[in-house]
Amino acid sequence: MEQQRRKDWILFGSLWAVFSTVGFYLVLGIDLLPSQWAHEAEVVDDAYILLMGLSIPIFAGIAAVLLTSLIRFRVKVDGIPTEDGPPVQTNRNFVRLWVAATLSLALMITVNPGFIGIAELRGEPSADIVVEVQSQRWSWKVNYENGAETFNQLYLPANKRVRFDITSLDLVHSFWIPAFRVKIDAVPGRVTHLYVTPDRVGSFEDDFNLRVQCAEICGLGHAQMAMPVSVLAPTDFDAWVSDLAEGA
Ligand SMILES: [Cu+2]
Repeated sequence: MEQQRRKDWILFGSLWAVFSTVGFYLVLGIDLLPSQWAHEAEVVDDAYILLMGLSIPIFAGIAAVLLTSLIRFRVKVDGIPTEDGPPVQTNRNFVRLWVAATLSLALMITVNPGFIGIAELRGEPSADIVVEVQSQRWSWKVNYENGAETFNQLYLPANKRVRFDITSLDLVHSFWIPAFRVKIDAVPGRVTHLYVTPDRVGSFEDDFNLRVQCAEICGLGHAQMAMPVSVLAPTDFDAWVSDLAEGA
């Protein structure tokens, strides 16, 4: 009995170690996430890594208990069960430990990345520049503060906090920039706001994740409803946007 119990623990422990190692390798060892082009991307990716890091050992533990039970309690006589196993008594100490551990983990992640992460992403409702975006099947129109306008192309200054005022002329679209890890719905009759601080100069040619992609299926052209994003040095952006306004 004692020896069987030790064997069970060894089996469970080995499975747990293997599953956890595979899980950590899949999340941390492989470069899963696209490059970060904005401050917000770091906040979102850190939250993802933290949540995955906390859940892998728990998920691995549950899977290991399942597999240990499948192996340990399988029936060997022609596949037909011969008798019921002994009744299982509640292990009160284990229940207390499990509830306390999972409850404190849940509270921890509610605070961080929950409240702290959201505060870091949204922050103060202040912005260095405001950019208006109008969506329509299946294109994007962009208006800058000085009256300049672009169609299916978005230009932004680096290291400035941008507020997007987003709306839609027809139905619900979704304004998503994978390289920045930000997304919000574009809703007809309503203006939604999104804040982002791009933190390096680059364009769609450097990374195809630097684009605005519609992320709410909206018909035939939905997949092509994308516009390249160019992040310019602030002085280049100012020159570009004033040239464009004069030309208009
Ligand atoms: Cu769409």
